[in-house]
Amino acid sequence: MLQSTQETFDPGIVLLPGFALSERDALRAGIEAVTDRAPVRRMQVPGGHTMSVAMTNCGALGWVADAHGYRYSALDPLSDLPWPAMPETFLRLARAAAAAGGFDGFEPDVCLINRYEPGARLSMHRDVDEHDFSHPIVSVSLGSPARFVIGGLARRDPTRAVVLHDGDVIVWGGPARRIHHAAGSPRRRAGQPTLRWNLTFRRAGP
Ligand code: MD6
Ligand code: FE
Repeated sequence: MLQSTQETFDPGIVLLPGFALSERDALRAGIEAVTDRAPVRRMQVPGGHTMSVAMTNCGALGWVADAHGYRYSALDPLSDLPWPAMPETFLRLARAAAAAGGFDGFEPDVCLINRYEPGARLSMHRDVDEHDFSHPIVSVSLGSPARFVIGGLARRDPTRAVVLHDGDVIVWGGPARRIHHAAGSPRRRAGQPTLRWNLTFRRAGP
């Protein structure tokens, strides 16, 4: 794993451009192995809408949404089986990226896998379903680039947009752990399918 540069936006938000590039093939193989057993699915959210992003998980816990709310579950609601284990490449990358971003000792128990087809996007939200916000989040972008909007702790704080490319990793935590953020639709690249994957590693349990 190579890491040439890093850029700190706000205290607690570090962009590691291309950090995951050298692991791209192994990450794709990991995604394939996980989705063979726990396919991506578009979850329903409270209020009745269906998310445009298709999701699945690996690890001891997985993030799920349904008509009743958002939570972490040890079982995949589609199969009632435990989520697939986190592939070793995923774990190694998440630990290394967290350390590079200034968060030593990160041990994720969740990898939420997001699949963005053309038009899919994730509206402004905060990641607040975890047990302990002292743990950072490591977010890996694969495939088509997409705009990523970074806001503040309050919904109406000013926002800023960055474009996340194939292999880019964002690590955030500390004072930025509960900021608002959103992910835009994947952008077309010449000669390549329009498809973006995002892996977000969290520690959700105690
Ligand atoms: C995405 N990511 O990049 C969606 N959340 O497609 C997130 O929602 C996210 O990238 C928390 C921390 C980092 C993230
Ligand atoms: Fe998020």
